[in-house]
Amino acid sequence: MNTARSIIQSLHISASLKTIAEKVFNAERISMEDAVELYNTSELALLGVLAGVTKKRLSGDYVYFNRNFHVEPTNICVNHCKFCSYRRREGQKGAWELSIDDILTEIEKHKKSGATEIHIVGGVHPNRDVNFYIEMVQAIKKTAPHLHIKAFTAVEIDQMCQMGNITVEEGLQKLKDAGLESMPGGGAEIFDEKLRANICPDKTGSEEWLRIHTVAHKLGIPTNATILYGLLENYEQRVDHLNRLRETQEKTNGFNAFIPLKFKRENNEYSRVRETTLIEDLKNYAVSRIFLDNIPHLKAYWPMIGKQAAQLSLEFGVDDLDGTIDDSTKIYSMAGSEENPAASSNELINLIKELQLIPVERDSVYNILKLY
Ligand code: V47
Ligand code: SF4
Repeated sequence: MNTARSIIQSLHISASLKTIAEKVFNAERISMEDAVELYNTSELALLGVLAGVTKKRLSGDYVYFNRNFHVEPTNICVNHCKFCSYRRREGQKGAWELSIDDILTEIEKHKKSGATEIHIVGGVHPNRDVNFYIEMVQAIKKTAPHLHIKAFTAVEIDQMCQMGNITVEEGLQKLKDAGLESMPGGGAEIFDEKLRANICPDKTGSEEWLRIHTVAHKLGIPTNATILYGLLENYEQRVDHLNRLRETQEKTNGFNAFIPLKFKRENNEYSRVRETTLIEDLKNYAVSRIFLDNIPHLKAYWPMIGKQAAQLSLEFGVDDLDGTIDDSTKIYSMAGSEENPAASSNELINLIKELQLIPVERDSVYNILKLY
């Protein structure tokens, strides 16, 4: 670390970048202005080194993965997010809705895969309230008690509780009693109210998204957080998003991982927007890692960015690779990512080992199951 530090001090970079670098080496928190400055620099190697310092402090040489599969109960949705390639109206071609029995059949298919987690996210169905989802969670737990149930974005929770005429507090407690163990980080999109109103006008608002996660954390339900980036936002808006997460985490300490989601443009209303470059993606991982010093893990979702970019992201602060077994999510394939993405755990292990890092198979709450 001392060598890296002295190399950075000898670089021809601005004094303010050197000051930010010193803060990172000293494990001091960087400010919002610092984060904007890091986004604005083209010194990608510097960002990699600094993100590596924070990553190493939080998880050493470990890179985590877990064995999970996704179930998407429906793509019928009452909302109209303009970036969504997946949503359909009831009765429209391409719409699906799985019954609880269909979901149990789906689980049966994955029985021999070694999966320890089921990840459930879907559209906000107009006729399914919280009671339907409580029944779903109970049925899954009964059929597959060994699976950790990570389910429902804050947006789904918000709207299913409204439909069931109960508060989020009551709904989450009932879901937890039924077997819900953690929540994914979707639906965060971008917190900036003006931009959010433009890209996903009828979605749960930013403050409510954060409140629902706060309630979950208080009830002992850990969650993840995401950002949808590369869709019309500027760096200040990205940093505002990161800052609201950092402030919430200071109060609750319930976020396990942060997952930047790169905007994919096929088959949605923003097909004219150019997707971010790999350089921008790496920069975004790095600044997120450095800024969010209180969220323990930074996850790359490889079905969205590809395996090679995911491997490279490990040099920019990422310590968790998601998506192992026959990844069954359609959210990204319908927006232009690789279809039917799959990776064997051996493939992920080799990607990690090539960088002299240590692959760690984890459970859903980051307990170590096996070191490779
Ligand atoms: O909330 C939808 C995003 C999210 C597009 O918590 C898009 O472990 C890019 O949250 N381009 C759902 N993104 C997926 C999600 C997730 C994924 C993997 C792991 C975890 C976790 C959570 O997908 C949505 C939205 O932000 N999304 N459409 C699109 N065109
Ligand atoms: Fe519905 Fe989610 Fe698509 Fe928005 S992103 S329209 S909430 S399925």
